[in-house]
Amino acid sequence: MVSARTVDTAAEGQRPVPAESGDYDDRVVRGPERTTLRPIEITQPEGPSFTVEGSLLRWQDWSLRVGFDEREGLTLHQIELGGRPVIYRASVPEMVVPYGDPRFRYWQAYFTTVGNYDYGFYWYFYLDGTIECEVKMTGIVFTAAHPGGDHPYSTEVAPGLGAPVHQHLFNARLDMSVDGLANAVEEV
Ligand SMILES: [Cu+2]
Repeated sequence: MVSARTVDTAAEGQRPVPAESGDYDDRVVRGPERTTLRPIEITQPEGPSFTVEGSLLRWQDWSLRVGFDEREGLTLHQIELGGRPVIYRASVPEMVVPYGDPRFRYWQAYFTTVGNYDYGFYWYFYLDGTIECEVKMTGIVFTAAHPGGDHPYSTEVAPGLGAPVHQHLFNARLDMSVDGLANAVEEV
């Protein structure tokens, strides 16, 4: 459904500066550190199940080459399952973070530590041939003054302090080579 009209604009006027910093890293805010967790140790007494020769990684029926691009970050090449080609090259080269609050505009096409976040890109290769990519992130939200009460663009995280509604969208670039080069892309 396309309506092609502007629904809202950003003019909201001034908001008061929050009275508190809202710094949850502050010991006073955070409270004492937990002391009840015990160490965990994971061992592989017979060694790992994978092998690495140069950039060539092998695990069970999978083989792939691991690369790195200064703009895209981790790149995976010549991914094969049981000797059959699956993907010639795979990466997650772009990310966009649209903020619901019209006062925020933030766009990035980088990798790893971007702005106020650390991103972890996890590629999973399953025994049944499934490939999965998961992105994990940790970081600190951008904040701005919050008018109090319900607000369409942000959530109040401390008195007068709001974290804007936003998304992290990632774009994966997959050069497929399933059983050869006769592959086509269809948008469904
Ligand atoms: Cu975020």
